[in-house]
Amino acid sequence: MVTKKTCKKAAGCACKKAAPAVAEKQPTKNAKLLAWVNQYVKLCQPDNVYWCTGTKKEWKDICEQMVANGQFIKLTSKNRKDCYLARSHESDVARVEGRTYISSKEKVEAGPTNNWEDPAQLKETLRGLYKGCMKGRTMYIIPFAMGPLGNPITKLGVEITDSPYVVVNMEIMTRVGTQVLKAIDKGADFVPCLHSVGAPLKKGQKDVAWPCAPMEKKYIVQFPEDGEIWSFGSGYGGNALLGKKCFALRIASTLARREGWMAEHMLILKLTSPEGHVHYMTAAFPSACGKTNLAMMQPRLEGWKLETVGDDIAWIKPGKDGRLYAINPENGFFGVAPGTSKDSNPNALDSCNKNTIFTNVVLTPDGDIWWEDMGVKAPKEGVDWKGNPCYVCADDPYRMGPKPGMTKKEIKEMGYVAAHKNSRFTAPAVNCPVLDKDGFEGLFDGEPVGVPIDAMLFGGRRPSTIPLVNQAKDWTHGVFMGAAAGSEITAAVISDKIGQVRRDPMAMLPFCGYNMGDYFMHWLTMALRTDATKLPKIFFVNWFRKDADGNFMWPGYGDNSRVLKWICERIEGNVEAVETPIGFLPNPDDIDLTGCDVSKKTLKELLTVDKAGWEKELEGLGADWAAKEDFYGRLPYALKAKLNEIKDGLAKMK
Ligand code: GTP
Ligand code: SPV
Ligand code: MN
Repeated sequence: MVTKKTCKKAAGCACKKAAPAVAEKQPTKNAKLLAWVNQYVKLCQPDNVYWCTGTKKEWKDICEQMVANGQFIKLTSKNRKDCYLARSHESDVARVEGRTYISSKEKVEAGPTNNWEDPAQLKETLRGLYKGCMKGRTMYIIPFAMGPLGNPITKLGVEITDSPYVVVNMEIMTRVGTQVLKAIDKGADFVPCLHSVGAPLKKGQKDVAWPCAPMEKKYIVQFPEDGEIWSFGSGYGGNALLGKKCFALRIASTLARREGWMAEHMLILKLTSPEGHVHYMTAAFPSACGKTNLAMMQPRLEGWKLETVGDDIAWIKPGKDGRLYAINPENGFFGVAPGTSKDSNPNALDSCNKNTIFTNVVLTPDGDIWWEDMGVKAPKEGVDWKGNPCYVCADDPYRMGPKPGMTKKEIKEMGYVAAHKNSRFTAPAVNCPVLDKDGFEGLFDGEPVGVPIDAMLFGGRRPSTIPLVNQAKDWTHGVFMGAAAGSEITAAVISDKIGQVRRDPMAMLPFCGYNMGDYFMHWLTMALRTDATKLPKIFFVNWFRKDADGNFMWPGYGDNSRVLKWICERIEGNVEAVETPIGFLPNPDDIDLTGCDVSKKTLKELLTVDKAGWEKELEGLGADWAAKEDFYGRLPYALKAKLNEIKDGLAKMK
């Protein structure tokens, strides 16, 4: 391939010196890959083309180059070896669901929950935007694997990007490198992922710290029939790290449906009881609703041990024995920073001690980072996520405000936070002190099959009605529970509706690559693809119930181990539950409250059926399905029947 200019310096070099056009050495002979790359070199017109190798040295070189370019700040604290801080543009702070499309040939295939446009039209629009979009920049080509190399569930991708921030984040979040390219050379298929921040540089124009395009020019597009991803205009998180939501959920969910497996927005954990019984569980909670927290939680019950397999995405396949097995396709954590503390999630904090990228948190004078609810006193003075000075609050050493001497009340009234609510850390999974190394490598009993799942949890942020834990009566009921899930919208998405409850089936509303009605049917068919007697038991949990004063009624975090213990006892058949129309609820006496100050009265309230609340809930669900025209007629009858069955049951309740 001929590139206009070739820079001989390190990766990420922003050298603008024109070099003679030379044929760059191609590290691959794969015709599909070369044709795909060449097409976009021609269209995007980068100054340089760089093939990523995924080495540690490359990662550091690019990070240091970004420091030199003013796009990264190197943290100097001894607690942050090889850690960097980035500040995004104020408009580019989270996923943009309003600009995210499932562009299947037919609108009905995308369904009513996805933005849709005709693929031919959308491709034309995007080609217009990509034309010359990498001028003045380096095009990086990132070969990556989703899943451990050699595991039969693993899939490969290649991301083209003009963002060095994306490169160094992808090198943490996925397995990047020459090995992947070798596999592609041998004929392995890959998902083509095209990304640009959409901010070409004119000759001599100085770059900004966080280049991106305005909202109306941002596009995050999945073409399920082609298996392609085209992303333009944003550099943040799931919009830009295309292995994550775009590939591992949206595209993978369409592949999974075709091939008979599942791609889910789920954590994977391994729990060992004091008696040594091991159970693997997955849990689907919507964005910023506690997956990372539960995935590496420190149990507050004596003798219980929890280990992390994954914190965000699970690929799940039926095994030869008829059970469901899961792998974590990722290689790192892109975790929500605020709220992560020594108390709430010490293992996440420890994961951030080295080789971590922080985005949109506070910089402290000693070259460290800080965020709200970190459980660490704020520095006297720091630099907030927008790059402005911030100061410790006058009456709360754990808060910061935009001016010296401000009170907590004043800061709250302004709605000011020093770290953005969706500020994040990108940390390598191997940093996690409780990583289940075998599970993370996709191994069970030495075999590359993933880990066998005993329980699947659904959940969300629900201030009322939804009990602390509720077990589904069977698989169909469990699928109904997932389909009925709702949650408050969080800062993980740019939205003017943050805090409002919306339906978020299986925590997949923003991530399902096809019609949600078909997705429910796919879930139901898993009972036919497996040994139905060995299917995971399904539970619905809610850590977020609030009392009349707006305080959380359940302590959450490490205390959630008390609920997981009950779940283990149910799986093992060691404890009776109370059958109700909504599911099996625990006898309050069966939740172990040793060393916990939740009162029996509160626990009882968390575990009773709120009849009026549930009637309203089911009314709302029916109305939502009707408004979505039963997912354009694709809603499985079994779920409608389940809704009616539960309604009837409630009507008969005293
Ligand atoms: P994504 O990465 O966006 O998919 O989110 P996630 O589900 O991994 O979210 P995460 O675990 O990072 O949780 C984010 C927020 O939920 C933080 O503000 C936590 O403080 C809060 N949180 C997590 N677990 C609990 C809990 O048990 N109780 C309460 N009250 N808050 C929790
Ligand atoms: C989520 O929003 O569910 C995330 C963060 O995990 S992002 O990668 O930005 O999608
Ligand atoms: Mn997520």
